[in-house]
Amino acid sequence: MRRIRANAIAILTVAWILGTFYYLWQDSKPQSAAASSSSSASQTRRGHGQKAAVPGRLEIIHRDDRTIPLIVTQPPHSEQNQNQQLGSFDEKSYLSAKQLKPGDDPYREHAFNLQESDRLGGERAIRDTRHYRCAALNYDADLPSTSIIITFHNEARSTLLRTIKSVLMRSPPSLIQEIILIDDFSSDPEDCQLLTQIPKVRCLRNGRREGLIRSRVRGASSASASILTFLDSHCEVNADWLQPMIQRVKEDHTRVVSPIIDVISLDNFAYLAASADLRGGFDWSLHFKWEQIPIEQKMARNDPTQPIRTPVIAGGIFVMDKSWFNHLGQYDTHMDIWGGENFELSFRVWMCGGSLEILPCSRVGHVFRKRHPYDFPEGNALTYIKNTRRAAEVWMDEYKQYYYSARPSAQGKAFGSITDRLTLRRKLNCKPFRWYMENVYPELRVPEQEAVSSVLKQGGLCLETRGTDGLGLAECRGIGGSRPQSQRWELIEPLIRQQDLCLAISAFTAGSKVKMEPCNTKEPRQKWKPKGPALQHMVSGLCLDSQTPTGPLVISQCRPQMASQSWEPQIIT
Ligand code: LR7
Ligand code: MN
Repeated sequence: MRRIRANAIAILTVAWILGTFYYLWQDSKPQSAAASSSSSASQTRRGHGQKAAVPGRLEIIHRDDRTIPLIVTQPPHSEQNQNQQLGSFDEKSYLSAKQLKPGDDPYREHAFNLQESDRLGGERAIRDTRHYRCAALNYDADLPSTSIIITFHNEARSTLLRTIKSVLMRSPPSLIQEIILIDDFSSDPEDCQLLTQIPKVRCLRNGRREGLIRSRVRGASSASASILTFLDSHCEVNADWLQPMIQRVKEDHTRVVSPIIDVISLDNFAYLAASADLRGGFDWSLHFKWEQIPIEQKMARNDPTQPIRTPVIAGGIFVMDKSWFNHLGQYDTHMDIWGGENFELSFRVWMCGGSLEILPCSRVGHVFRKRHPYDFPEGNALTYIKNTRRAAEVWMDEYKQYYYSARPSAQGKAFGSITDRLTLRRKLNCKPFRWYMENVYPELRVPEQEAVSSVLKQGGLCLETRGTDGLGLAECRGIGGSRPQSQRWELIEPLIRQQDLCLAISAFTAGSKVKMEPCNTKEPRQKWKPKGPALQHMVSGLCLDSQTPTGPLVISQCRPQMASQSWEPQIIT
């Protein structure tokens, strides 16, 4: 008995010593090797990781004279596995064929620090930036596979290769049907061609510069998987990035989903976590911006892994069902080079029956730049105006006036024919932009309009105020500037205004009297809109009615053809 116990202790001691040696050996391996052999968060979770990767564990990685803090938790596949994944591709010669010459400006060609990017090589470990609760989520075992579509024009070889390798390293292989590269007429065809030695990678080269919109449509048309995944050519995908997105699209094919886009520094290529409280927004000049989730939504979020509804997507990184992409009309292929297509797609998805969301458990890094490193054959400003003008003209209805006031230079600039896109919008029976404003992006304020005064005429009479809050019809007095204040109205939707007072109903039922009260845009009793020649109260649906010229003003069932409900605004000059 005692001998058995002694043997057991000896075996345990040997195992412990071996284990310690193994652990130390692991830690002292060079960075890239350590990264590729350390287990992913998901493997650890499933209990067959080699060395428990502590989420959030900080490792200081020394490279040359600089120290870069990185948190190492991935990639998930073994080094051998990765070599298999690269097939006959010779990474070293691919990268070394294009080296920065001593003395060259490392920012010149790509608007990021090429020297730093090249130094990192084809892969590296990055921090798992997700909320820790994401690692515990489960996804269907039978998720459909996806075609990855990456369009590029003169991308640096190291950033392009890292995009591809990060996809192969950090995605379950069964989910990657293929990686389609669209070489948008880059100077060196080999940048793309050589990469086809990597299994699953295909290359389509444009015979002339097309821009990212037509290139993506070309890529999507040749995709064989049922789900499309778009990426920019300078990304690094993070742990378990793909499963959350495919899961959401599998559950509802009308969802178009994006990851949180982390920041890869254009100077030192550090991988930085982006805030998880942001969504996509824009201003009236159609300038994209990240903005805080509205406070009510933020308060209601008790689960940080839940999707975030977003009015627009940044545009470069998203997953969409292929049939849905085709059904909704792919992209507007009359848009050139860069810009505007993300608004067009976002408006179209929301207004034609789909939705857009950002999934916090999916993270993809992107190198954000301050300038375009490539030329625009028609010029940068003109191209952006053409593309955004097309988006505004097709989708923004009467709200396009705010786009033109914010971007006066857009007026009169050529934007081509939009007949096909208008037909598409009609065919798809899409909702009006007003619906989008009210339901998807109510936070976007309509600019204060310059007040235009009018008289409101009914027959030969004019609507006027009497006393403190009374109203009635009276003979129209004065002309132009000499009109009395009591007959001057400002129609600023949804208000019907006279100085600081606004037309309001006293109750929501037919026959209720109408009076004047201090203006408040949020007050439902003061909201009106034109309905033919009539003025309809937006909430009750009833119309402003004079009944008889002498009687009090009320609201009654709308019959816009009736004389007592007809109000003709005449602008006072
Ligand atoms: O002529 C061109 N042909 C191309 O193939 C011009 C560009 N491209 C490629 C280019 O190589 C890159 O892969 O198109 C992609 C996007 O171009 P970038 O990276 O120069 O532009 P960007 O990162 O500023 O682009 C953002 O806005 C664009 C508007 O048209 C697109 O929607 C991009 O996909 C989008 N990128 C992202 O959303 C990533 C997150 C950035 C943000 C915000
Ligand atoms: Mn980009």
